[in-house]
Amino acid sequence: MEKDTRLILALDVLDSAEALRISQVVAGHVDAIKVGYPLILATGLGIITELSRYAPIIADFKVADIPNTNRLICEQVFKAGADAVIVQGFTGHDSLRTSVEVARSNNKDIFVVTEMSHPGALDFMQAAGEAIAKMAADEQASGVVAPATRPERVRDIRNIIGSDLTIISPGVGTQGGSAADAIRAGADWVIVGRSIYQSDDPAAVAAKLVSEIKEVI
Ligand code: FNU
Repeated sequence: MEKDTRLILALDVLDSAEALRISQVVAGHVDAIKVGYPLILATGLGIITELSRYAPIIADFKVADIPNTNRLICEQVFKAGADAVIVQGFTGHDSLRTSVEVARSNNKDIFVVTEMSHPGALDFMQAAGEAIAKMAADEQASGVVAPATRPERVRDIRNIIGSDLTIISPGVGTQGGSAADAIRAGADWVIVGRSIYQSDDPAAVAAKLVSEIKEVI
């Protein structure tokens, strides 16, 4: 995934024609498109192949299973054409290690969720976020997912992982986070969904986010 606009589209729409239309108009403004359960369950895994003509695809399945099941899932997702898979970190080092092995043998990436962006992440996840970030670095994942809603946590997590791993950061716009703040705190990319795909002019919103990001780098 090339670091150019530093914007990733989260495409949580439920219709394949709409997904393709939005991807086409936004493609020039994003470095990747993130798809997850909503779109894949509604349209099928084949949508990954269709969308991959517009941008690299990150499959946000937040995989959270035993090592063997993580392996089976990641193999299927990479086979479908995804460039990266998002996995949970709380399942521990063996599950993560297996996912990273599958990614490496396919020349693909794994991103590990550290602490999520919604308020409920404070209930359980935040306490483990830093240890998960350290594990992601130890297991040589490509990067981590850290919350744009809490830029100070992005900064803490950046200090733990150093410069070898990348940070992709959701929570900008509808969830209240700012793209500029997340990038300033150390995120490599911000992930934006509803603010773009629910807008009347998705390309214009994406372009505005990119210029906001460019101002702080
Ligand atoms: P938007 N997402 C998130 N927070 O929001 N993968 C996390 O901590 C995380 C995620 C995803 O709010 C969320 O599922 F690990 O409409 C959605 O697809 O901009 C996207 O990021 C945010 O979408």
